[in-house]
Amino acid sequence: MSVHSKKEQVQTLREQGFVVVPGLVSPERCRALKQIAQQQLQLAVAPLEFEADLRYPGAPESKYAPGGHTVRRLLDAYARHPGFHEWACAPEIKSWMTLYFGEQPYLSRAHHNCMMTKHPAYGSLTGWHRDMRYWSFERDDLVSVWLALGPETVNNGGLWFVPQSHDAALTASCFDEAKFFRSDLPDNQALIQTAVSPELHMGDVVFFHCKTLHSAGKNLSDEVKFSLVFTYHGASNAPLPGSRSASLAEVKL
Ligand SMILES: O=C(O)CCC(=O)C(=O)O
Repeated sequence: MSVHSKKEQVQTLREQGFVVVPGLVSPERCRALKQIAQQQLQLAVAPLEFEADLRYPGAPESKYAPGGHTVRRLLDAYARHPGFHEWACAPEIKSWMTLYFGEQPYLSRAHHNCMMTKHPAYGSLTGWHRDMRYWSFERDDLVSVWLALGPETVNNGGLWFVPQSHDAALTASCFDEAKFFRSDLPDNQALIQTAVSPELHMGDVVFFHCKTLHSAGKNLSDEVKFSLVFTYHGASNAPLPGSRSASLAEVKL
């Protein structure tokens, strides 16, 4: 289903917990962003997150194991390159977020704020989770923007979402110690079975809520998958003082 106006997109996000906006970013801009990322990946420009840091399923055991230096994320994308922060603060993002939050939007530099670089070998899968599990704000109301810089499918580790899960009352017992949604529980399995994996093309954007359950598989293709991801909140929903969410200055759009 294609969702035309911003108002309809915001409405779909409110109802489903995510919305795909096809072709929001031009192929030229996407190619330029991907080229920056490829260069920075090749030069291993810090700060980086390695697969071996997280050790999700499929990741190398340690930095010294084969594939130990596989980069999962180029961190602090906002500060890495003007091309990245121009997209993060683009007028179309500002107007979208203003419509959604109904107030001045802010970019959080503490969360996402990265270029995901999912590698074919040693790129791990990410279990079911809600992003807000480690985030600390006055309210659980933040929206992330995932820009695909190339095709994203089940085969190369594209995202899966459980529609309407942002509204589901899920108790702590639904999650494990690391706050992953437990796929061994029958009630959880019933929800997971309703998940969808929208196929993305270069320039497509997914807006998703911080309470939407999502996961992603391994990259079974032979190319690195690049996705640029930023997170936003409204002015009245401040990060809690002293928390990791408050560790980096917010950016007013
Ligand atoms: O690409 C992935 O493996 C999942 C990314 C994700 O779910 C996240 O960063 O919250």
